[in-house]
Formats: sequence, C-alpha cells, structure tokens
Amino acid sequence: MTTARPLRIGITCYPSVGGSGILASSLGEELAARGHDVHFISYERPFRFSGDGPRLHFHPVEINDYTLFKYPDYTLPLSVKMAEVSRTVRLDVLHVHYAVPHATAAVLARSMLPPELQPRVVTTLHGTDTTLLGRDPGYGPAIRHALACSDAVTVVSDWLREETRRLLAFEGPIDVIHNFFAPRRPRRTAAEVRRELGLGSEAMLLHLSNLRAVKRIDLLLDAVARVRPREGFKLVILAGGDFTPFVDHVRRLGISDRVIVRQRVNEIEDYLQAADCGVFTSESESFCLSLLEMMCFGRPSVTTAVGGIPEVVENGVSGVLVPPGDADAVARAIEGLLGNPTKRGELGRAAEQRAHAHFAPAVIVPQYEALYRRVCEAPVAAGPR
Ligand code: GMT
Repeated sequence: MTTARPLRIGITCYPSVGGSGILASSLGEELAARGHDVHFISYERPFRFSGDGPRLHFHPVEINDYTLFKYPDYTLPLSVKMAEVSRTVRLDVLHVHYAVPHATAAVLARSMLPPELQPRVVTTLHGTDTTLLGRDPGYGPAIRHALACSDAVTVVSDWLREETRRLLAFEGPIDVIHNFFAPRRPRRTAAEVRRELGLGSEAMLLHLSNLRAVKRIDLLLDAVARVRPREGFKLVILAGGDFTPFVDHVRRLGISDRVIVRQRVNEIEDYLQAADCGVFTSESESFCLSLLEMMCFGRPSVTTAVGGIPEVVENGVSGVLVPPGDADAVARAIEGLLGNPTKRGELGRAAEQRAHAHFAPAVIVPQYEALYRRVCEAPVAAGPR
C-alpha cells in the first residue's frame, strides 16, 4: 500500500464574517487535521480561524495606502505574498475562495514563479462572484480569464455551476463540491443563552447572515410581523453586517419587542443549539451555509426555494421551502412549525441526518483532497484553456 504524501496548501479567502470565509477556514483546519500543511494568505486572520497549529500558518498581506492612488490596491500585494509563500514553502496548491480578486491574484502569482515552483491554482466560486460580479462587464472578462487559467474550478452547488456557465460563458470543467459545516462545541448551555436573550416560554426563531440586500431582511421582518400569536416567538438575528438601516423598519412594523439583534457573534453554536427554527428569505443563494448550520443542530428552517437551497433541504422532509418574495408564505410556514412541535422535531431530525450524510467534513473534505491530488498529477494550466 502506498501512502500519499501530505500536501502544502495555500488558502486565500475573505477573512470577515461570511459563508465563504467560514467554509475556507474550516477546510484549512480539517486539512491540517488530516496531516496537510496549510498556509492562509489574507489581509486578516480569518473569522473563526482558531489560530496557528503545528500545520496551520497565517501569512498577512500588508496593504499600503499610497497617496498617489485614489483607491488602495489589494490584488498586487496579495499576488506578491502568494508568490513569496509559494516560493518559501513550495506550495503544491493555491486554493482561492471567491474569485474576485483572489483568482486573478493567484494566476498572477503563479506566473511570477519559475515552472518548478508554480503551485496548482484551484478556484472555488461561492455565489455573487458569479451571480453579481460575473454579469458585470467591469469584472466578467477578468473572472472568466482567471477561471480559464485555473487548474480546477469548483462551485458549491449544481445550481451555481449552471449559473457560471450561463453568466460567465465558462466552458471548462467545473467540479461541484457542496459546502460542509464542522460545528464546535457550544460554550454555554441553551438555557444560559435563552436567559441572556431574555426568552421565557417563547419560541426562538434564528436568522444568521451578513444582511446584504440579497438576504431580503425587509421580507424577513415583514414575515415575522405577520406571525401569530405575536407573543409566541422572538426572532434572534446574528448580524454579520450593520443592522442600523433596518431599525426604522422594525419600529414601523411594531415588532421592536419581538426582534433581538446580536452583532458579529463568533460563538454561533451557542445560539444554534438554543433555537427552535431558522428563517431565511434570500432572493438568491448558491447554497446558504447558515441553513446547514441549523441542520447540524437538528433545527429545521423555513427558507425561500432559490438557487442551490433545494439541493440542501428537501421540502417537507428536512425543512420547509416557500416561494421567494412571499412574506405571507413565510409567516404561515413559521406558524406551521411553531404550532406543531412533533413535525418540527421530525424535520429537525431529518435535517440533522441529511447534514451528516451529505454535508459533513468526512464527506466533503476528501473530495477536495482528491481534487488537489488530481491537479497535482496534471501539468500546470499556465494559460487560458
Ligand atoms: O457570494 C456572496 O454573497 C458571499 C458569500 C460569502 O462569502 O458569504 O456567500 C456565498 O457563499 C456561501 C458559502 O459558499 C454560500 O453559502 C452562500 O449561499 C453564498 N451567497 C450567495 O449566493 C448570495
């Protein structure tokens, strides 16, 4: 039996709160736990990155604010750092999460190196890098070029693969590797969290997101304002973005006493275990990692049936899917779950089993490892294919 040698893997992602950063950080930690040497390259330590370990390293990218530039540049210092790390530790693979500007920087970094030091570039598209920037004429051609120069391109759902073909006219191979979530042990008990939130007998609805426009927080608030009985629940929002723009909306709807917001929470598991169900009202979503986070704790969600979400939950089996943009449908579905604890329990158990069977680290991480091995065996993709 031959044992494959551990790989040296560079990972670049957005370190701030966001699904792609959470996924990339967990992937790095899982790879290191499997014996690979992992090097994060970014302007900050990734959110939820637990820190340097024997095989986990962080290389900061210094950004200069030269007065001669109207806008600070990140892409070039990132590419220089990627090349420097590749050269120093001899990376086998440079895996970039979210194409803009990471894939372009990786392709540039590779071209700065002599052939024997060039890492394979793997680009993972997460969502708006295709659906928003991919259709922008100011970005689309650069993204398409970086994908064509990557040694492998992955996406987080079948739906995103089709969107990438359609919007970026990219015809090269695309591997679908779904997201995974590796929950950490909660630090507090559910009772302690509920006490912190001031919850009595009310059900706890949970929403976690960066609050960007695509998440349709307006619809989320409209929907919960219609849930009856209004004293039967509280909505907890773990906000990875600024909630201030929605405060007036909450007040106008008369639900200030029903909505609790917590900003930039790191210990999301504390809240996931304390919740009764999740609510997601996005108008587009390539996967919805937060939905999976709920599933991992055996909690069902009401969610709009958009993008890759139907690949994550099956309607009526492991969650409840509603049409996009329909606040009434969201409200009725929440009432259906809150009013029927037996059904809620069944859906939650099915959700947890599904998460375990399809979206666990043990299922997904080997798919990335196999991909890395595959690209390492192939010649480097130096130019557009
Ligand atoms: O694409 C984005 O809007 C940002 C990105 C992120 O960094 O959070 O979110 C996307 O990637 C997540 C991780 O793969 C997915 O779970 C989200 O569904 C996806 N967001 C969208 O498609 C809007």
